[in-house]
Amino acid sequence: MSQSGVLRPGHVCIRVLDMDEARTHYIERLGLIETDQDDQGRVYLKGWDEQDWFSVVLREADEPGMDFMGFKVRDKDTLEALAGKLEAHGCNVERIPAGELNHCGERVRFDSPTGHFFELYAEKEWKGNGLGLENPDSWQEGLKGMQVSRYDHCLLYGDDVDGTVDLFREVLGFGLTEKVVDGDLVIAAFLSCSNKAHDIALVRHPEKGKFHHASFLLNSWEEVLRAADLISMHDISLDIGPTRHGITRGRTIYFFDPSGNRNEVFCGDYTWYPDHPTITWTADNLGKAIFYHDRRLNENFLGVVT
Ligand code: M3P
Ligand code: FE
Repeated sequence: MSQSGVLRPGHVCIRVLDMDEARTHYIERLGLIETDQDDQGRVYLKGWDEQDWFSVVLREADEPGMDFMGFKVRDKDTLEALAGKLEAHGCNVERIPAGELNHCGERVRFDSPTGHFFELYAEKEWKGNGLGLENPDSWQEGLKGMQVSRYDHCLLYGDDVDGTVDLFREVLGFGLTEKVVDGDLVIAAFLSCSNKAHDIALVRHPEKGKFHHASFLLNSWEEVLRAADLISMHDISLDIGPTRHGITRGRTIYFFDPSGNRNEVFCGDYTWYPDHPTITWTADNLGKAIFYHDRRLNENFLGVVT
């Protein structure tokens, strides 16, 4: 948890073109569990090992992409304090009443220099991971597809990366774990509010508000390979992998949902603490930084965003 009280990425709202196809993809293939649908037709999902009611919201729309990414904070006092700090920083801050998303308390929504919308919230109903809280078993039977355990992070593309990095570091207390630089220019930044190597990442890109991927956690390299098998078994559009990133050391595979939004499933980065210095990757090592084995850049991976 960041010193300012941000706990974790708590939800992401993803736009999809066709809800039936999206349901098949996110539920049958990734293995997320459907926990609700609201009167606007939005579908609520969670990874099996998440405690709160939902972490992914799917909204049917004419264009793919991300509506917003939400972070859970420690409590209501923290929410109020951070709302004040966001306003003082110059963000446009909007209050969204409790219940606008089912099972979720009041949200504080704000914009960012890269053109993305983020929100903070302190309360969401508890759902549990199906194992109970007394003498629990270790895993759930009957999970589907890739059996992702949780929604983990997003990578977002936008123009003013420096501005959004400042916002996350100065206002929200995130640490800068890794960065990619071309001379003095920061072209990518990885930020953490926890012990993870990243809870959000940003890449410099001429257009504002773009979505590169939402990522979901697996337990092992074996599970990443099994995900690769399922991608072939069901003719899911593959992007890259299985491979390893130099940045964050994650072992990973990328693919697309039926609407063209990129997903990642991955395992294993390292434990990060707020007193760790930032790791720097230089542009001449970009191939290795992104794909540690191939050591080559990939146009599709770098260029395709929703
Ligand atoms: C990840 C990750 C890029 C690196 C991406 C890394 C686009 O997605 O989860 O570590 O440079
Ligand atoms: Fe990622």
